[in-house]
Amino acid sequence: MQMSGGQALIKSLELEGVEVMFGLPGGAILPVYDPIIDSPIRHILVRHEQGAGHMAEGYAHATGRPGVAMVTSGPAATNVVTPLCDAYMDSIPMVCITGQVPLPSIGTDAFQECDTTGITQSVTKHNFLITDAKDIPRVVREAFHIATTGRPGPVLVDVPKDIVDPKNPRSAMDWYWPTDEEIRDGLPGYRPTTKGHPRKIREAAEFILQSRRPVIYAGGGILKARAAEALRELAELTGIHVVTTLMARGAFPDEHPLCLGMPGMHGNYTAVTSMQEADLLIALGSRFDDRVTGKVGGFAPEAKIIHVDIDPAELGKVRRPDVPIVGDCRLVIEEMVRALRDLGGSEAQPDRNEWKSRISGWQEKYPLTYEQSADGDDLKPQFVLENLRDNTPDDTIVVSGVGQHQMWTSQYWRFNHPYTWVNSGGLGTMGFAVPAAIGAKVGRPDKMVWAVDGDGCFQMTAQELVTATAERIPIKVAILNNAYLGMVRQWQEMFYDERYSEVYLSPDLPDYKMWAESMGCIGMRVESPEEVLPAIEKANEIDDRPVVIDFRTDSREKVYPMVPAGLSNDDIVVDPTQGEGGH
Ligand SMILES: Cc1ncc(C[n+]2csc(CCOP(=O)(O)OP(=O)(O)O)c2C)c(N)n1
Ligand SMILES: [Mg+2]
Repeated sequence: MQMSGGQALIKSLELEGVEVMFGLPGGAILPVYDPIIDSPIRHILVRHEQGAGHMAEGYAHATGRPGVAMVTSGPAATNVVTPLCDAYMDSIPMVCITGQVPLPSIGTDAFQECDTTGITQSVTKHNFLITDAKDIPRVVREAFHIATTGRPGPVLVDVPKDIVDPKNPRSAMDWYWPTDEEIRDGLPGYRPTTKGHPRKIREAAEFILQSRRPVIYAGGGILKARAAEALRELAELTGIHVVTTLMARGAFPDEHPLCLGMPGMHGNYTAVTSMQEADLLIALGSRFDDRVTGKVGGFAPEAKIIHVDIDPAELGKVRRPDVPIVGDCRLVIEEMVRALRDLGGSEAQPDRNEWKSRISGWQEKYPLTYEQSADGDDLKPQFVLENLRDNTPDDTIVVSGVGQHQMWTSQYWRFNHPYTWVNSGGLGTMGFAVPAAIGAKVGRPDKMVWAVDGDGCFQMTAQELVTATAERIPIKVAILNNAYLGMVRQWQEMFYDERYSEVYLSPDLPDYKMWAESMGCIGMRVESPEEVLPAIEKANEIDDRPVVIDFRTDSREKVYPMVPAGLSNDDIVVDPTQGEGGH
């Protein structure tokens, strides 16, 4: 069958099962936009290309399927660099298609030309510049294959205009859809190891059976590998407690008695301290991020390490594992459970009662806490979050921006289901929440989606609420408006002698309620504790447009616990009402 490269590109996306894509057209990508009119694929027209990228990420987070973004050349391509990097850091499967100037113009500094593959090389798992129309179906298949297998990540496909433009003879091609084998054979250097080495898995089981103070250190890889059930089986078989990193919230239910919650810089005392004092860390799809380890030299000094990751580059990158296992988390955990059973299962384990009582002692002594606001004071952000948590469905998808509000959300929400927490962990991208929430809602229209955003973050990408209104994507946004770049203010207060440099934003410039309304949303403002619940209830009932609530919160509130940057996790600072902390 003869067709143009542009038609072939859209047809390839259809055959890859793409239902929705996020993007914004322009000169170089025009010929690919034309066949969208005749395609069943839903295209969501964004207001800024960064929004398209984060929407694709939110979609992928919530569904597990690759998100797709399509933009034009030059400034549009550079506008998606941030979401590409974000997806790369958080291992999110995503395919991004960019327009490029025609082949003969490449290298001439043509209008809207930029070296997209060069610019994005370090923030993508792989990228392609297609130079022949007939390669389009194969490259699209390879892009999806690479994005979704092994350690997932973003893949970019750069498409010169002349090979997709039906007006140019170079775009004419014979349609051919390569087979799975042809795709695999065409990528000889790419063979992700999924099955863990049986001897190593048995060794891991032996380590577990000898350990008196083990902790499972579950990372985002659990979610990527669809391994939540396997993790639960491992934890329940062994009775070992589980910490869930910022990227793994929801991978193990917060309500489970073995769940310790989030470790790290703003993790809770017990999660941080149990890792510190452990004699064995079972790291599953986690990467010893500096926000988790604190000062690496002082991290979990007595712990032996079992490290399971599908990306061999992670093993030993930060901390040398005693038992390294390359493989898919789900498959490896299942094998580990089998090996543990073969070796006698829970019966064969040492008595861990002392360890368990130390853990419950920490939990009792240092729960998450905050001082309630006095009459007439500004709202406490934690109070708003508790109300939101307790008055939304259990499987609500929560999306956050980056800053104090993100840490409080991760701390105070109760995640009981996988794929209900969407945030920017690795890159820490302000402006992530609104577009990512839109993408999540497009992927899971059956679920309630709440974005919890900071006032600073909201101002970076709020215009995508225009997209949400136009496309009837009824997300809900809670702005924790503390009038500051709060997280930076917190560091200036604690580590720069309260010298507040360039962090004040103002509570009412812009007027968030009016701004929301001008974008077609319902806007509300909440200033006192009595107004919190009615506003949430009203928002929950609205299902035909986006809602934005401007919660005026206390500027002075800080996130605790905190391990100050550069210090060891032993130096954890707890809420001032809990005394000294440390241990
Ligand atoms: C794009 C980007 N720029 C700067 C930062 C640095 N940064 C991290 S948190 C933060 C403050 C965020 O302010 P806001 O959205 O109001 O959240 P809050 O901390 O007040 O809850 C800043 C500036 C960042 N993470 N991302
Ligand atoms: Mg703020």
